[in-house]
Amino acid sequence: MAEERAARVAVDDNAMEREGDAAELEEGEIQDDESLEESSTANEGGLAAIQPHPLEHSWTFWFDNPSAKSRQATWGSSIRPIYTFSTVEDFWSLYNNIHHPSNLLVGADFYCFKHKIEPKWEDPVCANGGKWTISCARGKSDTFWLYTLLAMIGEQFDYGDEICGAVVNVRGKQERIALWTKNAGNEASQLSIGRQWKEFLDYKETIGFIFHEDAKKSDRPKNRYTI
Ligand code: MGP
Repeated sequence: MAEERAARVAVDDNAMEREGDAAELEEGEIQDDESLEESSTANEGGLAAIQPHPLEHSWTFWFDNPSAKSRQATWGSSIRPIYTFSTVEDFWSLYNNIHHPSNLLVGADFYCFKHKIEPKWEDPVCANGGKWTISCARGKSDTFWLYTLLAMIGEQFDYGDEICGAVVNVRGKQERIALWTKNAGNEASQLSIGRQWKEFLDYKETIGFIFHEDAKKSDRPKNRYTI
């Protein structure tokens, strides 16, 4: 089920299949454009028959604008929820109409978290969690960011329930993406998530996992796990 959903997420926003045809597809198979056209022409109901494809979870995009951030009195007070989506189609309409990391201003932070989880250590779901982080040169994280979003919302992680969300930080010399998880102390699930994330992104560098608890106490927290 998760694989089928992931495959559907990976199709572009025009690739919406009729429910009847979906039943005939093998698991993970994607209907090609030609048969899609034929099936929609043959379908008397036309667009009316196309149903949105629900995601397992609803997700919220959040944004922290660098100028608002520089004026904030307490950390996090300028982070704003932008939009919540819960279908494949909604995700693509949003994704195709928002700036990708390479087009965001230096200092910006863009988040995608499960609905109702705030992207803060203080959120009760995040409180005992931590994060894996990758980094790349300025302007180079767009594909990593898209693949991270697809893996999360398409439920491609074996320990998907452990995931809170992801954030991309746009900085002067580099862009960083962090994947936030719930139970930092659960080593097996964190290692599985980190390994799978690297595989999905084909990311070859070593990555580290930091506990939020450590980040609260120190400006330079040590990695608890590395892979
Ligand atoms: P950070 O997440 O280590 O790096 O946070 P950032 O924001 O990418 O740093 P930059 O230098 O690249 O801009 C840096 C600091 O922000 C932390 O030491 C905290 O003081 C504060 N901070 C970050 N987060 C994620 C939180 C949070 O969730 N809650 C609170 N209260 N402070 C936070």
